[in-house]
Amino acid sequence: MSADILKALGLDKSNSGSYLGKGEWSRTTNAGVVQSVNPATNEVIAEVHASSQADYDTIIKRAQEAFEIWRTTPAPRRGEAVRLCGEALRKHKDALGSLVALEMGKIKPEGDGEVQEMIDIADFAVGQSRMLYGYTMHSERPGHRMYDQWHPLGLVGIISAFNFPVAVWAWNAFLATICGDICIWKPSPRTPLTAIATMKICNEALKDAGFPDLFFLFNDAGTDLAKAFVDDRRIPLISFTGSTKVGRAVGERVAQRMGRSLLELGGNNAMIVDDTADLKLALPAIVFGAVGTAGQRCTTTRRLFVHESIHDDVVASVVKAYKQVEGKIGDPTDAKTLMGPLNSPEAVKHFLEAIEKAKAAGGTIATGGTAKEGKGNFVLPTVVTGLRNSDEVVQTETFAPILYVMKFKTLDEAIAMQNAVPQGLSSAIFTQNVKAAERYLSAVGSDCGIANVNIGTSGAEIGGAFGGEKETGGGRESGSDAWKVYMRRQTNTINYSDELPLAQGIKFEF
Ligand code: UN1
Repeated sequence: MSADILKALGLDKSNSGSYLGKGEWSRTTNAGVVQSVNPATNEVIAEVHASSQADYDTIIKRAQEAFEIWRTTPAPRRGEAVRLCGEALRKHKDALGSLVALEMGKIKPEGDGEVQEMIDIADFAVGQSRMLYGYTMHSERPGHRMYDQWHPLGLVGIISAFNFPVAVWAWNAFLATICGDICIWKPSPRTPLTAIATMKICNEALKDAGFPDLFFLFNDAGTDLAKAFVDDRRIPLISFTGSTKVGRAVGERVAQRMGRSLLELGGNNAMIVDDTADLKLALPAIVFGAVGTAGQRCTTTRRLFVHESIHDDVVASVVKAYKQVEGKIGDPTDAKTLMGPLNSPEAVKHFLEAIEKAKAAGGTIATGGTAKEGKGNFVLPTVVTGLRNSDEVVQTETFAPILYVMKFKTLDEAIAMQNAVPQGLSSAIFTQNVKAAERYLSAVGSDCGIANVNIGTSGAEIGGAFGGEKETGGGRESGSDAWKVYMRRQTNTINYSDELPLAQGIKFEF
């Protein structure tokens, strides 16, 4: 099975390292290895050679050379490069989706869905390549014109996480590419194969079209190269997706050198279900949001606030649905599976620790709460009731399918609890009360980067800006005007008059 997937994507010893540009893969064999492990069995799928300092230096040098060409290439022509990548991804969607399922552990439709998000952002970026608009402002001085324009930024570093091993790269890389930047990718050490496969697909699609090298890749066996990457002044933007702990360090280091960082960190996403909610909509949204990707999305629903009048009924319905999911936990590449494994044995450990903390704090395990016996990192989807929002375990993002259900009396109380966590990524309310919905979306409502009505917390479309506030890091990727972070803004004023009116009306006598 795994051999077939690797074969379909052309992965073999000839491309098991860094991508150095010019069609060349590194030959380094003495910088350690990064293992790709199947989370459903904990068997090694393949080993990838980590990159040396020399590989990294080659990448930076070639990326700088490529930028010289790319920054003067017209943006619509840059869009053509991304269009070719999107076409190639369409052709390889099935195989790459399977590799995502195999290596990351999400189920096959989610793996395919992730590749679809890459295709969607490619389409979006192609259109955006003709719309890198700046404003024209009216100057306060006669005979002057003032406007702003957007120039390419330079090299963009992308550090992605295991849970969306390919889509997050595409959200960044395809926008950065139409903006005139050159991307260097350091993928999660847990998903090196999907990164190599993506690199291969995209670079082969670009090979004969006469473009410079647009995408580079390196792997790090430890953290030394990654740290050098974050500190590298030749890289004006580092886009980092991952934990708040690591993201904070990345943000501080990049700020130290006055670079720009785009941070997509943890979420602790809540859903509010009020007493008018249409439960036909709310229940599948809860289950999808909390159990989807085995609770390993940044946007996973982790807290559920239910109006006290319907709390017990909602919990009973959710538990019933979870029991059905329990029977369909297994190999993520099998079409019948609804929930795959966690990505690593450490994740199972964190899941079990959180369950112990929840119990110690007085929580009741309504369903789940244990790991499955046998090979692989399987756990049961879990519902915990009876905790307070202020309990430490509820305040913490545990990357696993644990849902904390709590009661509320008034909407303001529910909104206050929802917002009373360090993170601020995604949020949702289920209500049929227009006043409640509008209040939730108003300035006194949800404090998150994403706030939805009658739609769950996960499954954000690429067309909107994706990201969140507070400890989620403040970055925005993907749709809306997120492209601006990959460019530098310049304000230009042109005087076409015969006078030189000085600012503040100052006059120099000569
Ligand atoms: C993430 O978990 O890092 O909204 C991103 C969603 C996906 C993106 C999740 N479109 O669930």
